Amino acid sequence: MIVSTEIERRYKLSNDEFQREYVQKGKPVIISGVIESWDSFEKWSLEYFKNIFPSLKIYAKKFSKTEGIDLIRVTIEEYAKLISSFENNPDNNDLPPYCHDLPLFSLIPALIEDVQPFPLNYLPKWYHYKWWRYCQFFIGSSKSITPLHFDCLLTNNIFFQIVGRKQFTLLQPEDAKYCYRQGWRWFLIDPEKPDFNKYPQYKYARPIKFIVNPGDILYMPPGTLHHVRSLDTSISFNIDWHTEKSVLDALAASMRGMPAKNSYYNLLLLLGLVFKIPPQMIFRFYKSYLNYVS
Ligand SMILES: O=C(O)CCC(=O)C(=O)O
Ligand SMILES: [Fe+2]
Repeated sequence: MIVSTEIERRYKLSNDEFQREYVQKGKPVIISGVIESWDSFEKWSLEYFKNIFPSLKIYAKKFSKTEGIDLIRVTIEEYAKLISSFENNPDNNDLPPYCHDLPLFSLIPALIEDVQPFPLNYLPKWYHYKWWRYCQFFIGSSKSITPLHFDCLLTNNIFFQIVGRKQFTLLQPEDAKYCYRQGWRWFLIDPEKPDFNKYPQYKYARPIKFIVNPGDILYMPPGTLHHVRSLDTSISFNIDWHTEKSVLDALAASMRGMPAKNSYYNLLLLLGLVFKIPPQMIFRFYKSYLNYVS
């Protein structure tokens, strides 16, 4: 397969073309012009979330090369304070923890109003019922980093950038073999500063680098490796979703080292997408996944 080193950008991409040219071909794309009218662009900030629900308990992550992921529990008020004291003090080198994989629409349902009209047509019908329950938020300061990984259920990912900019580096699943995998979904390569002495195979990889701006939607196909750096204080959310094909492919990956827990959640999604069990029944069992993703 020829791999492009640039991401395609499409304005107001139709659903048919999205499915045909990107989902079916496993090609990433940035879509603009679809969500620009959302109220979230005017309204959302950490201050705003804090004013709605100051005592809300959230968790944030510290990613460390040596000690894995540390979870820190804070209220949204405490978190807003941490972020503003970091951003307002250029000498502060103490990067705050990163609020990562937070199901904020379920915690503050009033926020769902701010992302209307939601482009539901990009998703399979099965997800249309209470789609926000499958969304995860990423809220953090400038310089926050998500290290190189792929999404652990091998889902498709539609990522919405609301506040601030993010620098993404993507690698196609075929390039995973050059990136020094650690466990199921993390990789040792830092694509911003690759150590070719330690990781010589990385020279064969073909990273795609680009900036995602407020109002952009980024589509990442299943198994896409991604590394993300926030360039500003940032608020984003995603929705991870399967098609009938991707859930079958993901279940086949159970044989290639996917943890049993992940295969369990994929089995639930198979029951929904392929065997048409209604989301009302499946979600009860799927819910715990949203608190578990690392
Ligand atoms: O925005 C980030 O820092 C990470 C996003 C991500 O990993 C995802 O959407 O799966
Ligand atoms: Fe991810």
